[in-house]
Amino acid sequence: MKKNFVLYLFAMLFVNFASSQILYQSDFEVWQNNSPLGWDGLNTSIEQSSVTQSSDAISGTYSLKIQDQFSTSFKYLSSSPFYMMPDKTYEFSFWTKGKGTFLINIYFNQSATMTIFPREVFDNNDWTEYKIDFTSFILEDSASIEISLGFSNILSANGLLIDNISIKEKGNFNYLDINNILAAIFPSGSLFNSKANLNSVYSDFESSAPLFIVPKSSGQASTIFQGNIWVGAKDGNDNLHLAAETFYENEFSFGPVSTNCNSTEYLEKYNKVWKVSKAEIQNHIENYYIGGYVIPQNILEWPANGDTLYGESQRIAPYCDVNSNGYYDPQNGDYPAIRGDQALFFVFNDQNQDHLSTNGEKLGLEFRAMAYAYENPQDEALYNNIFISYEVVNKSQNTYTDTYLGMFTDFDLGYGQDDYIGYDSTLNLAYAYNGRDLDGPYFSAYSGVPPVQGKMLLSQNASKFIYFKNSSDPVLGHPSNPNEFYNYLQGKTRTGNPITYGENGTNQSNPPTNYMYSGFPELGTGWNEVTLDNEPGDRRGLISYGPFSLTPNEKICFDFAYPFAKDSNATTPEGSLPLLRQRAAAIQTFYNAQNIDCGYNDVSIKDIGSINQNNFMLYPNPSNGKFIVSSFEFIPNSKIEVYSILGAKLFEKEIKSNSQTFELNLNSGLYIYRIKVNKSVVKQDKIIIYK
Ligand SMILES: [Ca+2]
Ligand SMILES: [Ca+2]
Ligand SMILES: [Ca+2]
Ligand SMILES: [Ca+2]
Repeated sequence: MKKNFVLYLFAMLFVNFASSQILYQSDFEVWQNNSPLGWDGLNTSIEQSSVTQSSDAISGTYSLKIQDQFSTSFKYLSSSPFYMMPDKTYEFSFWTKGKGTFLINIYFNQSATMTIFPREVFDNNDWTEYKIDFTSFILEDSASIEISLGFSNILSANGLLIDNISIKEKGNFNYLDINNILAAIFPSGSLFNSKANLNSVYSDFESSAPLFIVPKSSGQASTIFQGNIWVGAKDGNDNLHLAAETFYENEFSFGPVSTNCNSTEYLEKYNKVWKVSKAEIQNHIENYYIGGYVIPQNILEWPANGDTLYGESQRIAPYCDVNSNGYYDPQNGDYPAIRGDQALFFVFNDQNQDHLSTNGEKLGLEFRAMAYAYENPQDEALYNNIFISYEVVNKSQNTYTDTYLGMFTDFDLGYGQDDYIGYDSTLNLAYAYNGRDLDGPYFSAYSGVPPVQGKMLLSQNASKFIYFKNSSDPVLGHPSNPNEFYNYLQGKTRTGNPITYGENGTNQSNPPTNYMYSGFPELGTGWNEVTLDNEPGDRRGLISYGPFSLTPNEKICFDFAYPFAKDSNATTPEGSLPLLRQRAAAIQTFYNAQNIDCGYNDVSIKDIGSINQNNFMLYPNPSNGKFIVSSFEFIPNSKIEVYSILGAKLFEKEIKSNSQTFELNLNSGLYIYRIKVNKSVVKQDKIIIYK
């Protein structure tokens, strides 16, 4: 048996290499000693006599037949262990026929259990296929897992048949983990929820795994269940276009707007979130030309350039075109232009799939997004925060007006059914705090005095903030058509009335307001949930900005931050709010000091008439700090700028002759210089200072 087990694993590895899409497959074709090969996992509890071979199969000759499990409690048949990588979404599929109750668990490293297919009563006369998406939320490099099939209530002599189990890699998520927060991002733009694309039929609160874990060291306590973009706008004929995701990935899909979006090539390139660190980039810049240096995969495959043949934008992910040839070639020194010490890049759009959640008409928008974080543990505000930046491009032919863009966030502060929500309009900050003194009970509840979590808009003053209920409430419940989503984006009730100040925000005899729950619960002043003594519960909120217009190819940028706070002196759930407000203010100051333009510094090279990079020479290089910029003849309106490798401008001087000496008072190291004529970059390259 031991020998067979080794052979089996080898065969699995072979499958894995032959098709990178399939992680695991079991067809119940090979049986030994009346047991299916590959099903001798430690978590097996079912009697051997119940496990039989059937020649009624959907694939091959045989299937698995479970019989004589009359009990209502589950007995399990577990697979031999195999390895699963983290950061990936998988599609689990199987075929079944017959009657019985069934579930699927996964055991990680023989201890942690995750129910990926909650109990279901089957009654299928014919072979029926079931599919479910799940995410490996393992945080090690890989984990040994066992699939465990659970059976109960199998009363019929025909038993319950199972065949052709397979696990396919569906998409890659990735996560920030450089500071106190572990936050997952999905290729289609869905934020934080590891099971965002779960079919609603199987959604199971206990087994879903939000991945906004903070403090990271807690390993499981999370403050946000999910976040997603909402956007609505009117076209020239006053028709509403709308894309808004809440929990299911039915509106946005990964990749840029493209006519090639159904090809394997597109899928392989874009079903991904690219993760790079400042340290990796620095190392790349210093070593790319050295033999033996291997370019990290995410730098190599950085989606810098789209395929214009398919209508994709030429520039997608920001990069430094160090050799000024107009395209991304990292083997020649180009590198991703990121913010922060660690960044995730993702690109998604609302064009490539129909909007199945809202039934809204498509807008044709492309979202180029970067989530990033700073390591610096000395700076408590940055250490307990992540940023997400969006560049939104109108790839349609429509000119949109009355456009609103919102960020939907379902805060679940530990246990998600006992929370409160609020808003600080001076900081553009929405926040969640616990509605009861203690959080939970729940496996990932916070112990002690619960912390607080914020979400803030950095780049604009938010126009509206609303909270709406997880219910069918006709005024403030979950929206069910494009107009209702658009009403929420405009800070109105589901029915289109203004939100009003006080009570639950809907009493039309009160004055209209832009921001719900804008008071100070920690002081007991203004409109807030503590003073109202609301019943704690599930809280979700939408910050929105608008109205604005968007012409074809126009872009607009939005930057968000997600500060977290737990004040060790706090004695109440709202007691950490002053610290959160303080951190939010510090983050806004930090952000403002970056002077971030919309998008990223576009370092593409533009020809200025006949002037191009060949007109200028810089030497010596490497230099001791003193160098000469020369040109054949003097070129007016030209200047030189020197940047750190991460894009901070360190030096700027006008070029006033055709051979001018400059002196840089900088430490030894590698820098980037740019020569600009009439504000356009005509040359960009490295300069090495060696003292
Ligand atoms: Ca079979
Ligand atoms: Ca290049
Ligand atoms: Ca809670
Ligand atoms: Ca919630």
